Amino acid sequence: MLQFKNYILATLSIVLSGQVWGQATVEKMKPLISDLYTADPSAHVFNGKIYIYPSHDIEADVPQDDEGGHFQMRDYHVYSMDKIGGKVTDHGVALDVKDVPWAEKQMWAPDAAFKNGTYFLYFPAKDKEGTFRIGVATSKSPTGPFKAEQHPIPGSYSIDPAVFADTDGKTYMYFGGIWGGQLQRWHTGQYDKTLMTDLGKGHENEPALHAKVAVMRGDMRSFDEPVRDIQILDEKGKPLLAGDHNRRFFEGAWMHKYNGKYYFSYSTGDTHLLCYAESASPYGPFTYKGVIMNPVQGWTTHHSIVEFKGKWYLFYHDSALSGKTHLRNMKVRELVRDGDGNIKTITP
Ligand code: FUB
Repeated sequence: MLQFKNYILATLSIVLSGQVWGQATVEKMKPLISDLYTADPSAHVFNGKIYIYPSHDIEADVPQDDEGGHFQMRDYHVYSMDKIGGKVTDHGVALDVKDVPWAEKQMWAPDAAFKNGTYFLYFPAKDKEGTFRIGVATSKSPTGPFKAEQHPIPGSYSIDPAVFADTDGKTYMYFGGIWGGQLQRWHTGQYDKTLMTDLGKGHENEPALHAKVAVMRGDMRSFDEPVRDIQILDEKGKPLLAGDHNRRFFEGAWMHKYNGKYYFSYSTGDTHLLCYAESASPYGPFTYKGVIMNPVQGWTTHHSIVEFKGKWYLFYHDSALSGKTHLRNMKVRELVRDGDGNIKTITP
């Protein structure tokens, strides 16, 4: 009920404020595939081809709750495309939870990277204690199969890893997600199981919880520094507040670089928006810029942004095929900017 109320409030506030309506592009897109349910698509271009690393949604008959108990994914498939709008090839199971020594369940949104002849698949999963950690698995092929490391990345926690290779050769991992993604449980530096959704009632005027970032070591299997906060500031330079549900970070981080600037994008979760913020540094602080995409059908929204043959694309998901929150389907559409690099809002 609370989720539905937030959805209506977010949609109304967008329409009434005229914040994005005038400039929005509206289009009905087809799912990229329809024989499996897929979500959280992380797209990359390797060797001139597009590879997509999504979650593989399944029906597990677990009731929906605020902790995402209904997302019980067990494996990953990798997909490839020679061109946008072309055939989408399913390369089969790339990694199964039974082959990850430390993980028990809930293989949520993954990402991938390539370095020195090796492909890396990064994925969150719950360990045997029910705590989300981020794991890594490797392959000589972008499509896997991937072999998981014995342990999760030391110092990793929460969900939604997004790995960004900068032009200077450094690689960063952005991660985190509140509510079911458990980021709020690490707020004090100690793991606190009692923090269920975000900072909770009475904390609305405090700075919002931050997404996290760390630069990766050369081996791509560990962090090379203590995890840092990603600060998002408003137009006056003040940190976004925990009660600012239409703009604050919830989950689904992504980083891309355009014309020398760093664009940090993310989902606002309970208000179902994809937003972005801009900075001169991959560490931020970032300044909030606007909405990339208005709410899709379904509760979650999770995206990636990639350049292919001179155009930029937004990969995302909705629940159009199933009508169910936990059985999603991935889609793609072009991302359009104005002359200053501002992203035009899409209304799906
Ligand atoms: O797919 C499970 C979770 O739902 C992801 O990790 C979140 O980003 C949301 O899409």
